[in-house]
Amino acid sequence: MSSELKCAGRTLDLSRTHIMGILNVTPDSFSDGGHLYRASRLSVEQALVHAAGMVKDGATIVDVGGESTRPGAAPVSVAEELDRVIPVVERIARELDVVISVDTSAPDVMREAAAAGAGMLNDVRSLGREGALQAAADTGLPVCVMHMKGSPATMQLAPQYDDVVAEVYDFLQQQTARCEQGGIPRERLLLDPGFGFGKTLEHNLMLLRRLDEFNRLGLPLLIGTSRKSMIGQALGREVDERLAGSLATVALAVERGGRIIRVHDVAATVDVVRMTEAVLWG
Ligand code: 9MG
Repeated sequence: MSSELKCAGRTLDLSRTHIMGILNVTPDSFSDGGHLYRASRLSVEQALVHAAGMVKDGATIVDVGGESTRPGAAPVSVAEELDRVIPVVERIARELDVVISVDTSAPDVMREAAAAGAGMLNDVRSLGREGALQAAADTGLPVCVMHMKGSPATMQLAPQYDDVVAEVYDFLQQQTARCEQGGIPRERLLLDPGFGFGKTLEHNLMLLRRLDEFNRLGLPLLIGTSRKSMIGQALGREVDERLAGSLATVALAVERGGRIIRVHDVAATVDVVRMTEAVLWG
């Protein structure tokens, strides 16, 4: 596996774990726990302040997303997504020393985000939309491809697998081949089993328990469990009570090979990651 990821003008050293701070620029997202959003749209200034705080806390990547992927979230037009995301990307690129990832499935957003200063693309639909593979390849940026069963609208309707690890593994292997054939070399790929995307609690726990098996794919793993319903279901906690549970999954993910950890709570996660690395690697 390449130990470096070239993200536009910045390089991430993947011999250590990186924290990706979540920056949702959606009015309907649960993911900020209600602290960031009040009105219909987050201002660029507020987004910058939030991103700056995460960078100060130790995030080396911020993931800017303009479309909520939680079940039942309202669909967003490409124009609206561009309107939410691009000014924020431009502003962060001007003001902060951080890799900007853009969480999008829309080819136009991928292209414009790259032009605005993004250093990475994160597509929960694994470049499945028409034109997305070509757009991602054309940007020259690293791309995270993620497993999801179904779509955000349907994914939690009784998802079933014979062997969730095998199915997710095969999917990610196929997507890797598809991306390489489509012009994205391996050195630019990250893989994500997609915790919470078309999985029951048992599926999510199994994926985390056996996460190390995905290292055989030979690509860096990106992991996102922060505040997700798998924590709520396992512990009986509301979304704003899931920090301790989230941190437990982070320690386990790092131990099993996660290299980029996507989280809301950057400062606490940095401590858990550094402590886990100290135990594992000295
Ligand atoms: C956008 N988004 C929400 N959850 C995610 C996860 O687990 N992984 C990735 N790559 N993106 C996510």
